[in-house]
Amino acid sequence: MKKIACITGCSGQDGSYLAELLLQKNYLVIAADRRSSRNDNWRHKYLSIQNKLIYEDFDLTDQGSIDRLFKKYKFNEFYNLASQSFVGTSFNTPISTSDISAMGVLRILETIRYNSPKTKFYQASSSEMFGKTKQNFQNELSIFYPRSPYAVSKTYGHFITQNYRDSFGIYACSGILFNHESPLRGEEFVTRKITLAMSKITLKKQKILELGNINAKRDWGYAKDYVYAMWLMLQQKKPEDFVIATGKAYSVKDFINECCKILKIKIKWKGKGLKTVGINTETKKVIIKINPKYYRPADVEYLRGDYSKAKKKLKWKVTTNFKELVKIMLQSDLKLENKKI
Ligand code: G4F
Repeated sequence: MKKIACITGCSGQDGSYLAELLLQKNYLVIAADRRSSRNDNWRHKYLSIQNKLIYEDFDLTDQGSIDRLFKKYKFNEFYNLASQSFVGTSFNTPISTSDISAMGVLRILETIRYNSPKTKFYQASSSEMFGKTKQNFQNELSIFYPRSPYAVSKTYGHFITQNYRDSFGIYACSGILFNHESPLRGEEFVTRKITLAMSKITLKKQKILELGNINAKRDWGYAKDYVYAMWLMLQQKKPEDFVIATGKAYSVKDFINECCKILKIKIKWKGKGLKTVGINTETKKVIIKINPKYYRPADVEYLRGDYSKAKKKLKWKVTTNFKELVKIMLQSDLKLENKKI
């Protein structure tokens, strides 16, 4: 008998890679998304999995749609990856962000509690919950100081998952995932925005890239590694929460510098704050500029994860380092842009 897994937010970066992994492991995979999020299913097409999934309309704000899904399938595993995942946007849509990313988790847990107590549940928690951290490394015991409606909602989702595990014996885990990127990352996130723009600049299709806070530091890993950790969490004897990270932190500026190195662009940085510019020393042209519209009302300046628990208990490993990640993303975007006329 095939195991049945549901992935909410299956059309996103993580959902797509996780679906690919579970299909390889011979699961029956139910892709549960809002119809509007499916777009043209470009990620599933990229991975050639679009004909191997069962698509179901689903909405985390609609209890009926959750109940309907659980009535139709007997899930062994349920991965809740659906979210309003763009931190910047959550400042403009705080109420719907909370309805989806906080209350949505509770809605699923309530259904599991009453209708499907054997289903194993994975909650996509986020390193954004650490927010204004004072610690050099953040782990499962670090204090949360969320800095956006997104992060506050994720913190609720995290605690309610723990609470349902403690109170009702549900196999429920949270993965506190630090930033994870890939060619399938949405273009609004900073890494993909950079690799796409730098590819276009190289191909002379774009002149300038405008960014916000380029001093922010993140612990960036490869999304494919991270979805494997999600699966591992649901294969343990008892449910626990885990930090998944690489243990290294780089700034947005470091990310740009690495792109330039790979593309053989010599970049020189001038000015401070809003006046910072990145100049191509060969052409003498400004290629990077700061635009305050990309600043956030409150930003997270520094995140770096300590994943020793996952290393020890899940035997999870980082397979792709920062430099390799930047290269994978750049190569994919160069190929993509080259194909376009
Ligand atoms: O790429 P970002 O938008 O990712 P952020 O905010 O760290 O959140 C991502 O990772 C979280 C895991 O920790 C997830 F939970 C979340 O869903 C999402 O996947 O921004 C990274 C940093 C920020 O400090 C931002 O202010 O880059 C800075 N930044 C500078 N210029 C920019 C830009 N971010 C974006 N998106 N666009 C810019 O132009």
